[in-house]
Amino acid sequence: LHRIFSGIQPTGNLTLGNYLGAIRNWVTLQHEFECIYCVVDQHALTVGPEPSALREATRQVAAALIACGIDPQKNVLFNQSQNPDHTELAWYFNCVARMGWLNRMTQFKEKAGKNRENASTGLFVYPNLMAADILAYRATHVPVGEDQKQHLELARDIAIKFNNDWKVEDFFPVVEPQILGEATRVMSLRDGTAKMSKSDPSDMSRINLTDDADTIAKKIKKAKTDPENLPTEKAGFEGRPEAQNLVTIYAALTGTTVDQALADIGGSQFGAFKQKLADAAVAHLSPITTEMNRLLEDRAEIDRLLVKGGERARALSAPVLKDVRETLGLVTG
Ligand code: AQP
Repeated sequence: LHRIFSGIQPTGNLTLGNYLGAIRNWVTLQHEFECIYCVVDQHALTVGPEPSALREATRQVAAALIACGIDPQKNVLFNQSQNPDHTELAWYFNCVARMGWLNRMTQFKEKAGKNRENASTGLFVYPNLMAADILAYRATHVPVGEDQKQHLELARDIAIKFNNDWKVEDFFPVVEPQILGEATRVMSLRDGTAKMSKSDPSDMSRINLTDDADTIAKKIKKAKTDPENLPTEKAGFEGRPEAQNLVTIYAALTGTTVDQALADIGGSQFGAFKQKLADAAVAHLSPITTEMNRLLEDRAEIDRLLVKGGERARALSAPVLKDVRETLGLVTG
């Protein structure tokens, strides 16, 4: 049986990358599987947000998820801190994961930057908490963008080592990443070699789910390109990451493949193509933005939904944590 878990950090406005790489797939999966979707506010603490900004971003992300079509009744939707089982299990995983494993994590290297001595230890052990988020529910499948693949491999290693070290075969499932869709790695609008990211200092580098139609059109118009026309086939993207990124976004938004999109728009000038891309982005995102703004008029209702979701989440993880404590030899009375 599939049980799906996935999370998203309230570190700012959600981007088109979060949407195409993750959220859109969450919406599809909810019709077939039991899904647990989490706004991972404790992960966001690794980069030290202002309390008021964190609170606001948590509500915004919850509203965005619902506006994108995640049903909070059908799925378990909550913010991470409402279920302390995640952080408890993360501590046990701190004692399972090896320094060497975490030292290899590219996201830590990127986010810590040059001054690694000054990065929080939370940022370093972030992948252990992520493994705990998933395994507290014995989730089997995790829909994510390409950038999270390495963290999921670490979650698999933790599950395998835990099962081996305590001789509890199949105690934790070996999780499967689900990297789905055409746009599994959406790149920055300013640099086709950098990931589109909600914490990029330049707002022009991304499309936010809160951007209005004019802003979306302006950002796409100003997106970096090169002097050539669009290629007519995929091979023509060689050395042209910006062209590849924009066409990939276009294909994902119009529900087609990159090959099919190129059959349609290949050879066009960027100016004409950008207009089409902006129209597609606005058509897709503006109903989401409108619904999100409507939901945000009643923040108390969002909080109520998250609290309810937290209760349901705790009910699912409690038996797992009980088993874990017994397995580890902790006296629980
Ligand atoms: N550019 C992207 N393309 C495809 N998928 C992406 N995701 C993020 N960026 C892209 C996917 O969105 C989900 C939630 O991501 P996250 O909030 O856990 O953090 P992240 O991966 O670190 O994303 P950001 O937007 O870059 O956030 P910050 O700037 O805070 O680090 C994940 O499934 C991710 O793969």
